[in-house]
Amino acid sequence: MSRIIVTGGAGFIGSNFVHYVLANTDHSVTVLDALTYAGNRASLDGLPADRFEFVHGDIRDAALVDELFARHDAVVHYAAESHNDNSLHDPRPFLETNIIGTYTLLEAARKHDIRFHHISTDEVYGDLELDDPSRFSESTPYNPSSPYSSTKAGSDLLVRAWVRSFGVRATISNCSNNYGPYQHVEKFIPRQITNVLTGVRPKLYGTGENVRDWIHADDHSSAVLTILEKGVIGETYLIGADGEHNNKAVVELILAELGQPTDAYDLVRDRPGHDLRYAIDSTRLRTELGWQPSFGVFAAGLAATIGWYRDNESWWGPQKAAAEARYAAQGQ
Ligand code: NAD
Ligand code: TDX
Repeated sequence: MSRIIVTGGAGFIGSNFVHYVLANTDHSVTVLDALTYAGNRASLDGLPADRFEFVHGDIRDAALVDELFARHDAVVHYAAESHNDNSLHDPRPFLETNIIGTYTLLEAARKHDIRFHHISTDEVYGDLELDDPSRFSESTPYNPSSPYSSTKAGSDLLVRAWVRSFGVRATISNCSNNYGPYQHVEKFIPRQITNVLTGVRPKLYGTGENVRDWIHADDHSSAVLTILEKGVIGETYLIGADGEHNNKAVVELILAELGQPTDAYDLVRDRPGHDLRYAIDSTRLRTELGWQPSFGVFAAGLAATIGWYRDNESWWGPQKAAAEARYAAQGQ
């Protein structure tokens, strides 16, 4: 049994990981989260008090991080500024949290010699052409496009340097686009579900042909746990579940599931620098560590996610107006 710190555990993927670990292992979990606009304490309601602690704080607070690392065995580092669109309007918080925050954690991991797993994204590899049959692998060169993905790439490189120079016991995973419960309404799938639920037409950037490789957050969690337990120190693992769909197809599935005509969406101003396609080859994780995704058909996982948003308006309702006001100001 281990004592694990989860940074960013009040965010989308971090909170799903906390629920997953507490339900499927006997580890205990301490969440360290600053509760930015993207963090929601309610995503962690109902967890067992004897195995779960919440610490409200910033990963850049070196004294707080030091105190926590002194009494834990491992850290899984999810905390980040995570939204590409926001990074195009105000990059500074991305540099602060994704670079300085990761640096602060690495220094504490070095001092206390605790196991470190760094959560990253497939966006560090840039994008692929729509008609290119290739997929990203661990040997694909880094080529990030946005302020968000460049700060994630920078944080990955810091982790690699702290492994090599200081012997920090770290692994890295780069995952594709996640979907599931507790995702902020600014993100594509929750935005379109909650638009339809509130009588607003979904908004597709550009032509809607950009492709994302979707994975359920629970499959991401099982992969991270597998790497934490069996991964080789210093190595990187790509996480993906072969879930490529273009954005238009995803919106059509959402509209159909909610009983609307499948063409009842609007095309809006494209995202500057919009990556065309992401696709992950997760062969290494599957063959070397024996991981498999559990969620099969994307449409079924998506339908369950739509059901969660339908049943949990009290969770997302308070965020919706502010998120849409930000988009309206950008013509999106
Ligand atoms: P999110 O925006 O939903 O959550 C981020 C969390 O981090 C929030 O709870 C926020 O309060 C917290 N946080 C932000 N700055 C902090 C700081 N300085 N100190 C402490 N806490 C802070 O993000 P997400 O979508 O859950 O992504 C989590 C991680 O997974 C990120 O590292 C992201 O790069 C990575 N990732 C996300 C996806 C995806 O599809 N969403 C895919 C691959 C990788
Ligand atoms: O209203 C929208 N309309 C639209 O067409 C929004 C919000 C998005 N989009 C498009 C842009 C992308 O092609 O949908 C796709 C997905 O957009 P996002 O949800 O913003 O995700 P993306 O930019 O792909 O990045 C996500 O996956 C990788 C996460 O936000 C990152 O944190 C992760 O690293």
